[in-house]
Amino acid sequence: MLTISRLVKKILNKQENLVEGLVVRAYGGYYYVSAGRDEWECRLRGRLRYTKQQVLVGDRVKLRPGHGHTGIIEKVLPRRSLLVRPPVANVDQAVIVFAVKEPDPNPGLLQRFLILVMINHIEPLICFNKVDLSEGAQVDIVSRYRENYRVVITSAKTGKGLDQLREMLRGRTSVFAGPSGVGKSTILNALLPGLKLKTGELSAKLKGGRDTTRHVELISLPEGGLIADTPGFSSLDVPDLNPEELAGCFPEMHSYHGKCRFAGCLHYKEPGCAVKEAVEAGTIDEACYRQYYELLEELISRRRY
Ligand SMILES: Nc1nc2c(ncn2[C@@H]2O[C@H](COP(=O)(O)OP(=O)(O)OP(=O)(O)O)[C@@H](O)[C@H]2O)c(=O)[nH]1
Ligand SMILES: [Mg+2]
Ligand SMILES: [Zn+2]
Repeated sequence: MLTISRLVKKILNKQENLVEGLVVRAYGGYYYVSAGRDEWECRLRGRLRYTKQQVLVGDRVKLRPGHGHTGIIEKVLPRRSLLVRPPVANVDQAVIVFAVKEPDPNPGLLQRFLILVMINHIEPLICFNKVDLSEGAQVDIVSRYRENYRVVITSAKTGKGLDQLREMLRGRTSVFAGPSGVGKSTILNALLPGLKLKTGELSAKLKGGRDTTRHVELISLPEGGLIADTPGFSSLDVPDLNPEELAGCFPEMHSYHGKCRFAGCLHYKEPGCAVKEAVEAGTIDEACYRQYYELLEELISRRRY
């Protein structure tokens, strides 16, 4: 049955001359769709413009060719994942880039982003960049995440860690995300000689200059896979989840699951909490627990309204 309906679809597509492709950039109401060696400049079919689920970079679409290499997007194919901030469809992994210095890392923002990524079933990879700026110094923040996440340490300037990063990107669709000025575009330029993404001077940014990267863009890797450069962001709402789900987003706490006195313990103010005992004993990092606690309070107060 399935194969017959597929066959019918294929025949219909052919009759309609629709082209299947990948949205690699979008701005000003135009969508740039890559199909084979061609790139099509497309508009959306009217009814798609009014649907809630917009067409995003990373979407696979069907377009109707017009003059030259222009077209109309008729249909968006089902997504396998969706990252809302930055908005990219069909992502396998999010490379969360922070600088060890200039600008200093913001652990609260990193934590929120980790949660956002994990609840969307996208695999996180933390990239600490600009290690050339802290040569020799022990970087606390790095060791804190190393135990529980995949971490790569890079310098786009000296090339350190770039081979390892390249290996981790092979064959997958990855999004580079993180605050402005941490070096996302510089890393991509270093990974792909010939690519010339605009990068910015940090001093201008700290003085309130504009983000250098203004749009999401998907780029093909020669060794297979896609990477998206995205504009930096400096804040992120607490992701939308129930207080009960929050502990599941902290791998540091996983081994204490079910060990508290009360079933459904939020590790908040309950007595006999195994997580709080572990924090006191120093087996769970205190900074990590503090972040959990603050996020939990936000989620609880949000539920009250
Ligand atoms: N010392 C040092 N500087 C770096 C490194 N990587 C990037 N930079 C510098 O940091 C500044 C910002 O880099 P960008 O690549 O534009 O940062 P971005 O994350 O793409 O920023 P947005 O596009 O605004 O989000 C530039 O001046 C880069 O030269 C690094 O590894 N070490
Ligand atoms: Mg950039
Ligand atoms: Zn507990």
